[in-house]
Amino acid sequence: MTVTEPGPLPGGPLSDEWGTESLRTRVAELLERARARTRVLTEAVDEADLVAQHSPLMSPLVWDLAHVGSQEELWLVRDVGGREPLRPEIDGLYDAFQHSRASRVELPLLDPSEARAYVAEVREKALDALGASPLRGRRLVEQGFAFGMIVQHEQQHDETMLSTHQLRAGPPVLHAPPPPAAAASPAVAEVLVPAGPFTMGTDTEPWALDNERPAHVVDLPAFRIDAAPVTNGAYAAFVDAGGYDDPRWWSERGWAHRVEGGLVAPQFWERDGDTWWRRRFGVLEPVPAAEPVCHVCFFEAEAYATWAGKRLPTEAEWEKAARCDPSTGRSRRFPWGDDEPTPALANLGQRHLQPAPVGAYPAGASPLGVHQMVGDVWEWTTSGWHPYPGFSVFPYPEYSQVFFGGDYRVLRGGSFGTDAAAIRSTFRNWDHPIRRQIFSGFRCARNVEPGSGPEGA
Ligand code: AVJ
Ligand code: FE
Repeated sequence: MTVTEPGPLPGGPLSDEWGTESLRTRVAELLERARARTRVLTEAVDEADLVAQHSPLMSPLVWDLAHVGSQEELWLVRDVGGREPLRPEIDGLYDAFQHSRASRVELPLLDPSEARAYVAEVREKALDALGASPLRGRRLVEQGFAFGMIVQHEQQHDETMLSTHQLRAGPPVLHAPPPPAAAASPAVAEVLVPAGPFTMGTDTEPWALDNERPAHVVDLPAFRIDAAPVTNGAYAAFVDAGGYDDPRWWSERGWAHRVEGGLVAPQFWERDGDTWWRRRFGVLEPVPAAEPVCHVCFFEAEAYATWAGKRLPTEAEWEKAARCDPSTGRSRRFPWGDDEPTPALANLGQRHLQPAPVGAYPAGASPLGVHQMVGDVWEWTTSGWHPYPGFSVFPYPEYSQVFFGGDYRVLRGGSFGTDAAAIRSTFRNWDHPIRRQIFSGFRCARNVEPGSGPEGA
């Protein structure tokens, strides 16, 4: 099957430029692109594998499949479409708040063929709702929002299912071409982001989720940020220097977790003599030195940064480095500008099943020369999960609000497993600081010492 490449999405307040019919066509393409990916992930394994629990951190794949359909039914078929429930008796099974991931395998779930029939029936009715909706007049459907929210929801679960694949044992079942080689590495290791205000968040991105709103001005002192994510090679130097054995580099909580969890290296790494190997979707291979490190938790990222004499960026610093155009002071939708991602700009969409080496996407760099902020690996920041000033829930509290103030750290930028329609420079992700089955890496930042030279003035 063909998974179409990202094309233009409605960006900014473009409702006048996008006729209703072209918006419908675009929504239908994106719904199909998400579904094609869902099919790849759920047809690559047999039925026993689909219903199995591969890790206590993950749902059985068949739960994600029917949950995707259940959310689509709730929002697009029942709410937007005004239709009666297809199978009201299964709602509770697919409510993420009623059952932990570890317990879902015990539920009387739809079996794989029932789940496939269910999501297909929901999709048919969702497309009816798309045809019938004016896509305006009501905030939920304005500029196709509810459809965009459901596209992104399925794509988020596609990334979750990709993590499940990474955790399952056995020979490889997913295949993809390697990412592009490094074309032009960043000119410098670190970039200076000058002091001053920038606009964080958005009021205009039509499919931005509630936590990305509203746009607000944040004034930051000057700071330096790495021009690229920390690589496996750099991280291996920390491991090989005994970084995991020295509590000086770790926060108190981080050290406790490192000891209790028995962490010795990133997840999926193993050492053989002098060589680090990793298991990636069933393939055992030497760890590629030039790729961004992946599968580290927040505490490992923090320890590396301390060892390197740096720190992790805050969420605001990350966003400013990613989108601020210093020549105009304007905030961009993406590091490279306002245009949608293409395969030349960022490693997204499970097109490759690994991060690309540093320097693979010079065209995707920000105006300040910061590379690979979108795609490759999610990047840990030091920020906790909090609402922006003026936040309001839309359309439901269980997406963002119920998690505010919890034990989470914000991650930014998306990974190779994230679809282009589910990432932008304002997009905010969050997870527990101990999690590393996600496609998580990081880059470092540091303060500019006062009087350290003209650029720091
Ligand atoms: C935004 C990735 C934290 O997977 O828990 C999926 C996304 N919310 N279904 C998650 C989500 C509801 C969410 N994250
Ligand atoms: Fe969900």
